[in-house]
Amino acid sequence: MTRFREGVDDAAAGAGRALGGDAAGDSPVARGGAVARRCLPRRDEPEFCGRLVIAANRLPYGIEEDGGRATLRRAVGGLVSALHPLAERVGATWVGWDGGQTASWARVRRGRRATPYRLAPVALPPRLREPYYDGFCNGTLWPLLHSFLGRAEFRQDWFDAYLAANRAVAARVRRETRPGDVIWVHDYHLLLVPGLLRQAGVSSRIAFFLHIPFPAPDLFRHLPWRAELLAGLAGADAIGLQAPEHVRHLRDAFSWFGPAAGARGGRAAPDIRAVPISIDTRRLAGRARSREVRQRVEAIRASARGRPIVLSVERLDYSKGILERLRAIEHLLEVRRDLRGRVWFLQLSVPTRTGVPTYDRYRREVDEMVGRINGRFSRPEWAPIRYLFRSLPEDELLAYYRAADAVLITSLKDGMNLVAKEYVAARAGAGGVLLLSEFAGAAGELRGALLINPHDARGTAGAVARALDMPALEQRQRMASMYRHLQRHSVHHWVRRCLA
Ligand code: GDG
Repeated sequence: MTRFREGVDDAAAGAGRALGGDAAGDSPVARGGAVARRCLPRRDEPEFCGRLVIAANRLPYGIEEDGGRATLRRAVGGLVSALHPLAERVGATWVGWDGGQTASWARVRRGRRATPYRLAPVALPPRLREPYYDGFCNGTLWPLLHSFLGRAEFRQDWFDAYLAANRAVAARVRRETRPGDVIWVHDYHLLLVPGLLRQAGVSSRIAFFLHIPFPAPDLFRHLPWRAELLAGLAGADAIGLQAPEHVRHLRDAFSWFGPAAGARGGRAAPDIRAVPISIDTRRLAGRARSREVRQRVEAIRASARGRPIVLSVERLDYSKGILERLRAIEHLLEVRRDLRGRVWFLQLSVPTRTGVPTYDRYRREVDEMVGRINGRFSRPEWAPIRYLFRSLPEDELLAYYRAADAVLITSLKDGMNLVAKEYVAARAGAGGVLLLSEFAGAAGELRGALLINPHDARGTAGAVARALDMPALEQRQRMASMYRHLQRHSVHHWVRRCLA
């Protein structure tokens, strides 16, 4: 039998809780619902404390196969960062697509591997994967909801696959749900699930959270299936969005194209609220001060040889405005010759949606532009941009935050942007400057940031220069006020408000 070892990010996986189940079919991975519920909210951070079924596009773990050994590895991304601790604490059930790794999940089940909470993988027929995920999710909804209308494609076969995938997830959620459970559905991949659950007679409380923006109804109206999606969302009791602007847009969309009151079967309209997602501020701040992280910070600073570091971190996605950022860096180096050889732009890009043509093309454009700027300005001992295209362990990422004199976030549109919040938490009131796109949800909360418009290369370059020259006292004051905000508005606060 294959042996499974823990992934590096998986050290917290509980020992001794048996896994078993049918990854491809009916029975859950943690057989018998046997994961003990350990609902012990900290006294100062009262939190949700009930039985919870989470539905998200993907499971919070993926499987890495390496010559007969399989490693369960926790996924990287905002959604998992926010929900994993809660799922662990309350012993939730997490329903999600198995990412096509159906056979691997079946082997994990046979290997009776332990995970800290129950995982319920949903297998989708291979013919649905591309039109569902690459197609409707990432070729239609992602661009449309981020207001990139020109990038959105509208295809009936994609929507049909999306409906089929949502049906499969809803069916699994229904089987996993017991009376009294709260169901929490996440993000744009599963907009139809609340409505499908109601059609199937599920009466549990359903909360929905959209992690990405909701566009103005003028844009949303282009979607041929706008009424179907709103009818799906209308099955939820509560809908959380990242920012007040998205709330206004969704309310308008409901009043323009939403289902009539009679179609809700006597249920009240969903309560739509802005509930900005956040981070585990205290845990991250503590971890960032640990000995391991401090040692790594020294190594990063040594390799920068005293030069200020301007850091950017993101999935390699066009919505993050990476090309716009590179244009601003180029402009800065053109007009501020004194900065040549004196500043280091460090770009950490996590691979995402690889194999999707739009993303592969974007990656090539980024590669070319980094190469061109480095070719143009490098000196024997210095290159302006250091570019890492891979995912790093959390401690390493925290060390980069600690070492960075500024973080530069250039999203063209972003639901929230957790990197901005993580940087503030990792600095914990020490200096540093947050340069933040005004189009990220985080800009509505983090008032100590220098706001930029990423379409304005000259303005962005000017803001970077200002950050590099900012007096230490002003840096500390700005960071301290944002840190205080995040202490009060942590991920625990978000969970409580979403599930209230
Ligand atoms: C979506 C919305 C919204 C990144 N690189 C590494 C790594 N990360 C982690 C960060 C952060 C997360 O990934 C990225 O979250 P963001 O919020 O910045 O962006 P999206 O992935 O686009 O997330 C976004 C979010 O959902 C939550 O609602 O804020 O607007 O688009 O947590 O730390 N983590 C590790 N290594 C890396 O190399 N360990």
